Amino acid sequence: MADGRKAALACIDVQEDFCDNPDGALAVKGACALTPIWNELLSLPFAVKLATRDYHPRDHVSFASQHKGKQPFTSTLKVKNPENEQDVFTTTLWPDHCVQGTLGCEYISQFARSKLTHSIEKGQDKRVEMYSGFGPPYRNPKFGMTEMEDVLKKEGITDLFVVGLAFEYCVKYTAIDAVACGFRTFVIEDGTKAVDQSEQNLTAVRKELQDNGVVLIKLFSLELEKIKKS
Ligand code: VGL
Ligand code: ZN
Repeated sequence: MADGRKAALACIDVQEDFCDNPDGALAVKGACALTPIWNELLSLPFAVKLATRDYHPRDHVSFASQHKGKQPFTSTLKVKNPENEQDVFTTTLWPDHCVQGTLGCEYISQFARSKLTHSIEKGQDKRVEMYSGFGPPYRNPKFGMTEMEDVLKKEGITDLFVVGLAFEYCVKYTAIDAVACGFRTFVIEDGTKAVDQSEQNLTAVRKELQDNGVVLIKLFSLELEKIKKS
């Protein structure tokens, strides 16, 4: 960009299991219909175009099927930092999803993955949940971080635009981590869908993002016009 800033696009978990046409294992309503939006964004001159993939082993801790008496979507579980049992993250349990080697783990078929410059896999460690593309939610100490921060910093990225699935999980945690890494961070709201699409949830998630320094924008925004002109 003219002002010396360098922008990246991050497409979070645009995978068949989150797709609602046909229904994936953890289908997010309206997710598949966003594919043209992601593809249009991928055609803009972002310096880095990356995607993340949820990439679980069959026996991942976030699967309700791994815990006797637990139900997907409603049960929660306290998951410890493997390096510090005081550092605990309470997480929702899910149906089995995005298992390595299955179709559900692949990018949504119409997604323009050939335009990606980088692809980052996450959630491989069966012991921990990992919503953010940067790494698991532990900070005391950090544990199991991905290459995402290094990739963006090596390319001199200053601004990160985030879209994908799901709004209140992987998109939210990625965007909040991006601010902590020092990136000016935008979530393009028309490029994401939530698991819980109630107005109450959306309002709470928007507030949490804003309280953490994330800027919410629309597809038609000054920030994206600047990218188009760069
Ligand atoms: C996600 C639930 C479980 C996400 C991943 O991509 O938002 N949600 N695993
Ligand atoms: Zn997952």
